[in-house]
Amino acid sequence: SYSGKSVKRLYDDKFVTGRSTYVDDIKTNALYAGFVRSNMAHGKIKAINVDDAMKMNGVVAVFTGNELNQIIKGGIGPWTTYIDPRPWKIPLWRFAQGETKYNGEPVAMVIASDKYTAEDAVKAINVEIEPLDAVIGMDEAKQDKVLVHKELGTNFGFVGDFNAGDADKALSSADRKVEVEIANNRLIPSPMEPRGIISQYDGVNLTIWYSTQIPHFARSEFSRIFGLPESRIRVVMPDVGGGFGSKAHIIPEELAVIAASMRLGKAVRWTATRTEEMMATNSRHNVFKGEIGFKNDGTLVAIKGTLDVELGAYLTYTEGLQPTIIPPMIPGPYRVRDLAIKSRAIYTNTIPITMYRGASRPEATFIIERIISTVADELGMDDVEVRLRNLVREDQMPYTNPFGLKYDTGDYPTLLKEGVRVMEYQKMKEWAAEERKKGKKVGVGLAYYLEICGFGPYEFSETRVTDDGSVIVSIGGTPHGQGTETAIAQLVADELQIPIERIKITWGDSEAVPAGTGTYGSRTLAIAGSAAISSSRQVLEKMKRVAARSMKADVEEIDYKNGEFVHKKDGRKMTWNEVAKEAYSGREPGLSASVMLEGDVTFPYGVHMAVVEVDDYGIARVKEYRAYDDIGRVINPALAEGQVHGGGTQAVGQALYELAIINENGQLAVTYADYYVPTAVEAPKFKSYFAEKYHPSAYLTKSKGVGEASLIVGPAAIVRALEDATGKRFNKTPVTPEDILK
Ligand code: MCN
Ligand code: MO
Repeated sequence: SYSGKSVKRLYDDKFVTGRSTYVDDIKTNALYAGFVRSNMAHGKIKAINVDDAMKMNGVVAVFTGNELNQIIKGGIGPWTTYIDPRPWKIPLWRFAQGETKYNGEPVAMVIASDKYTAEDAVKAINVEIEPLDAVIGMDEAKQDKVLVHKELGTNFGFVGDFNAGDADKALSSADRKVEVEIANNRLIPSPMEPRGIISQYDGVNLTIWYSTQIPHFARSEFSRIFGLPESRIRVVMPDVGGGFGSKAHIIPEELAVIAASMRLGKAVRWTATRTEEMMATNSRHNVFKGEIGFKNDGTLVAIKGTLDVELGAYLTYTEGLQPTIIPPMIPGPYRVRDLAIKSRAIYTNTIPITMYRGASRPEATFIIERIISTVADELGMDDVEVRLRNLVREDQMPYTNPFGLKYDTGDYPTLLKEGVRVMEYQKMKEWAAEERKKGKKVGVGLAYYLEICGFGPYEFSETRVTDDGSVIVSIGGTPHGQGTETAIAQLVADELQIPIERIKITWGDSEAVPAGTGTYGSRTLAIAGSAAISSSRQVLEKMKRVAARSMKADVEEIDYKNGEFVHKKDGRKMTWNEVAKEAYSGREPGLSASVMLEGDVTFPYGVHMAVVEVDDYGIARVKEYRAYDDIGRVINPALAEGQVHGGGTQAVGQALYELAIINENGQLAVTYADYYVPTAVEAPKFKSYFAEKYHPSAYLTKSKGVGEASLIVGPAAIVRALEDATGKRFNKTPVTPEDILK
């Protein structure tokens, strides 16, 4: 069998030999778009002087918001699969018209013969913007004195109360109370491939090549926004060079490209420059302020506080998740049941914020792990001991958390004990203490996580056996770097009992795959993998029927094993290939089966550990990173480990280096000289282990997700290690050299 083995990724040859095709690699005769951007956080657009640009050779058109919005009929909206828009205050977000709400917002669009001309034309356009009062910081925005959107009457896009039990009572009867303030600062996801789109309109049909994680959802949104039926829109996702959650939203630049192609009846393309990419996708700015109560024995009894989540100037498709998913995940794997969390989402005159790997679970995990470590520090308890005191016990599983989330399977305390042993936590702690005696600033820290993934509501799969007996599986999931397609091929090969080389997995074309939800929330292996098992099972049943008819037998009389259909009584046989051929003989209708698999969330968990070293300049390095996870059945250990390594490197960035700086004019620092992304040089030495005795999900794959684990728990583990190294307390990310030396 293939499952459980580190099968090499099936489609990597093209990537390592430079033959992959990203949007920007597609050869077309498309025109090129360029964007004139606002240099003001808030302002009235007085005039856009396009005359000089229009005189330039190769410039085809210049559009303003006024013209584009006649085609862009609907606005960008929340992701209604997961976000209930009713409690939200949502401004209409289209192309800037009349006012600009953030520095860097596109205010006019140039269409030219090539990108160089487009860029020159952008520079030749002079926009007059009259400044209006702007509000950059969340604290100022909360005062509601200066409003980002006057028509909303407030900067609060969402306010909700997440109450469970009686937090006040639990606080007043607690042995100890401590105030906490825990923050994650603004990040930039930074996929290798920036955003890109080509839109072609022939007067009837719209075809869009799009660097996205959500081709089918994009199709339905484009249908709503442009007022075209979905049957006339095709969205194709070519190879995508990473997304990390940030390509599950749509931005006005992309709508403008589509609008221009519809207006001109021509193909129009745009690939974001790195600067534009950095401005298109900011993420994860939030602050939790509150009070915790605990007993002298280390039992956490109450959490009360306010969570403020920044939105930026508009509500992106995905940022609405944060204020509603963080609070119910704050209890995490711990038994605390009395919580009162006020959750607020706040508009500011800054680049709109969207989700980033882990979306809500890193925030919740950082908050609860900082809280648990605070309890440990206040009581002088050990990190492992305090967690063991609070973790949900195995006899409580399945456990319904105070906000109604049902933790499916797991044994949290046992995993912690095993993880500590396997990762050699105590030994490393002692080693670090010895090193510190010699004057070195070395530290070891751990953090625990429980996360929610495997999101439904559904996923599509079709298995088709062609007349030569090879197999095409079309999935609604949209792998874009994870390698999930290889693990799914492993599952299908096992189900069909045929060599994996005969199977091709395909995805990402709204016309080749009838329906789909996409890849995000570490859902794809569990839900698309299970859908693929199910559609393959159905195709096998059809093949049995074809074999039975051909042998003039009852289907019950046919056994299938390892590529052979055998008559149980008389031993007659048909091979896999013979049955496939028969299915296309004209006597049979061909061979395919599709399923729409409903799915539900599942909860993986684990403990991660970091070893850090700080130099005399306060510069910290993560030397080692170890992980021990229960992700259900592991289908491809190498792929799963790869996720731990990649996410772990991003965790190093979030914990120590990455900070998206916005100045008082709302201007983002937009180069990697200002925003420090870790490279291979800053990557720690990894050791990734999976629980020997796993706890399965309810999915056919028995798997849970791992695609976000390290970025969910890594920052908390690294910050804890920094505390060990320095003896200081840190309650935010990133912890910069300035913080360390202070
Ligand atoms: N896997 C496994 N056994 C399990 C669980 C997972 O073998 N029990 C393997 C899968 O086969 C797959 C990988 O681990 O190769 C991740 O699977 P899964 O947890 O199902 O996550 P998804 O496939 O849904 O990927 C999404 C996840 C998310 S949400 C973000 S964000 C992220 C991530 O993947 N973005 C990525 N990893 C990324 N990796 C790359 N290279 N690029 C991105 O944009
Ligand atoms: Mo994601």
